[in-house]
Amino acid sequence: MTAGRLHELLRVDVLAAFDRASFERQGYWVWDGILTAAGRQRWSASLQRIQDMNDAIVVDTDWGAIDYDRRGLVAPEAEKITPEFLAACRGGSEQMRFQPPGLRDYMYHHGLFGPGPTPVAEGFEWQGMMPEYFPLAYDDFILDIATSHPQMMELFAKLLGRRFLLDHVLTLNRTPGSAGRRWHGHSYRQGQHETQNTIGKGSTPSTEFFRQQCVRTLCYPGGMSAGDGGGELAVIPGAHLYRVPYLWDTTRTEYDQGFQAGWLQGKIHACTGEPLCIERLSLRPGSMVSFVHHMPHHVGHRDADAPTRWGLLMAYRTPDPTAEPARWHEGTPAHWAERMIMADRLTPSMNRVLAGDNS
Ligand SMILES: O=C(O)CCC(=O)C(=O)O
Ligand SMILES: [Fe+2]
Repeated sequence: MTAGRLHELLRVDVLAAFDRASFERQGYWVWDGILTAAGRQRWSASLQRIQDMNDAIVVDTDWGAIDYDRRGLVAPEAEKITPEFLAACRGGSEQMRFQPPGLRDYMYHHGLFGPGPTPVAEGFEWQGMMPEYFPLAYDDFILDIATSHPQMMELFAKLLGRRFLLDHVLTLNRTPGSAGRRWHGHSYRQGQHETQNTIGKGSTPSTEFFRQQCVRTLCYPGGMSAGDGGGELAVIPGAHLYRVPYLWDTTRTEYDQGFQAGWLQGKIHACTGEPLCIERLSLRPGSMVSFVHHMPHHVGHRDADAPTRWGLLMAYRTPDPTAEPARWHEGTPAHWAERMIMADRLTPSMNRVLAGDNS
């Protein structure tokens, strides 16, 4: 695997410029233009390839032939698996509206394999789950950057410390006309350590940086901004110091106005005392942004005539000292990891980010 590695993936000056104190104070860090020209090219090609594979599986599979009942799943609705409907589920991430509830989780945790009909991958190997949700299993470049590449491991270590686990890595390719995502945050693991409810009314900020944390890093090889077709990410510097997993497990409907009149109203930055305010990011091609993942964030609409906005989400977290001992943690699709071991492909570096918190 390291044979095909692109060693000069990141610009060393941009990697070295990381300022831990600023990241802890603001809750986010922009890696401005961090990809080298070759890095941008490889990253774009892999995102395109994963999207093509995902699209092909969607339309080539006879979704009606799969035995859902035997797996304790509900079948997709008949009108959602017609060729016309499936054709409209291509071209970007979060488009697979044909999936019945539970199918995505089932594939991730167990893998959808025979006996009996399974999804069809022509010319490449079906990995039991869709490429969009676990691109590492389908693309060696993404596998490398997500588990092993020294420059990427250095980047994640700057954010999270020496030991970090892969929480989830998925594509976020925003299609023309994508509605983005309304204001929300995320919890650490399944929320068992959160002390605030999902609204966090009346909570006070604390500068004590919580040890158990998850950090999302988004890489945009083609850049991202409101002026460049939309689908731009907005964050709130300092809002992570409230540690409120805002609406993480409920419906999110708030645009800026509603959010400003609600949760944001009266909230101040714990370090400066200044009112918190929304920061809409604008990133040039080859940039990444990392942010503490319980900081509320928002993704704007993408213009109907804009091209796809390419993106890879890489979420990593610190290990949880209270987690039950386990071979793999919950972000690792165990069926895939076991196959990697059988094929003698699971390296110590991969194991480090995939093994259980207290394995
Ligand atoms: O699509 C994006 O750019 C970011 C999506 C998001 O909300 C997230 O990463 O949690
Ligand atoms: Fe999010």
